[in-house]
Amino acid sequence: MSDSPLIIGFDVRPVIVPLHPPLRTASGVMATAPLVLLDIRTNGGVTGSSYIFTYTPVVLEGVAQVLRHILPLIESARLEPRANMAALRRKFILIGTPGLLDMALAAIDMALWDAHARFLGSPLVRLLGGTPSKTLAYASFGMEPPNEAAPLIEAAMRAGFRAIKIKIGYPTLEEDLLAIRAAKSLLGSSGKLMVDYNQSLTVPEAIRRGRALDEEGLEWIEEPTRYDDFDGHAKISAALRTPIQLGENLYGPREVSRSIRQESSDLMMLDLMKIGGVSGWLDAAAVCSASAIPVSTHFFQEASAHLQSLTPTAHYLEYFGLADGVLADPLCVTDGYVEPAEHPGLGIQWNADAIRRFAA
Ligand code: SMN
Ligand code: MG
Repeated sequence: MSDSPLIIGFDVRPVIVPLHPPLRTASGVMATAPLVLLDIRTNGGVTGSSYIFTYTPVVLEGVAQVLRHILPLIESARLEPRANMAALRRKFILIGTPGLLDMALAAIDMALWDAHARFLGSPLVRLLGGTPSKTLAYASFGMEPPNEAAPLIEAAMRAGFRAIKIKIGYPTLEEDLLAIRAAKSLLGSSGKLMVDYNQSLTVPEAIRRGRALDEEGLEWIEEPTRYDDFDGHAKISAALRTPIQLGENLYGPREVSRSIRQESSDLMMLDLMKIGGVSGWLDAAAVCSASAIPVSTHFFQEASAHLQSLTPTAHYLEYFGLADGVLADPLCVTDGYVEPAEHPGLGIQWNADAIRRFAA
């Protein structure tokens, strides 16, 4: 007889959190962070919490509605995250899940694991047999004009960051190089700089610009072309010396495995939502480990800090406080590193007043 509690209810709350400054990328500007907050209640005295990011308010209510229709499928089930998710995913084999459905399923996966860890009184990393450890973090910025980037980068360095990511993909290579060199001048010789094209270049243009960027000593060049152009990224990776980074838009471990088989990139960046939550991350991290691919995170820093402590090829953690506006105790950085929170669960504690204020 299992002593796991039963799933007895849930709350789905869409919010729109302001972003200061708005996040400019070469493929669009994000002025706000549309999030769906999920709480799954159990009869074991614990509630599991998670959030997902819908990128645009246009699909926020739609994703919330998808969640509200899926969750009753696990109501009254025993809280057993892997089994709950396997049963749920079997219901969507015919439709296929990449996209909004996978995003909703990941929210459920993360909330179930949070409830499971809370019920057993354990931080997620310890529940999974690991030890909380430090992950090197980088502060993630947008396409800030050099005069606006400087104070942001200087503040990040005062906060202890020794690695910074900026977004590029300006109309000309010269403008890209200006932004890179301005950031490098602030970082100094010991700082690390990553750049992110957010899928904005054609393959030939990415190779042309990348050959110039190869002289800049960058930590990586991220998503130079369309995220799902595995062959195109493989051509770019083969042509350049600077490591190519991608993965934030790969749905599930299978797409990660395909990308690695096609040698699309030197590095892999797992997005907890798109990869399939905690369950998806564990499977994808094992695939990356088997191929000795360094793994970095994308958003969802609270739970990602736990999972990087378990990931054999852990590389960096992206620090971008997407949900800080609705969290009671945002993840903190110490001397450029982050560690998972020690309280039970994934590290999600809501700020109830803020949630009311930002309710969509
Ligand atoms: C990114 C993508 C979408 C919105 C904001 C930021 C970026 C990242 O690709 O790597 O964080
Ligand atoms: Mg990116």
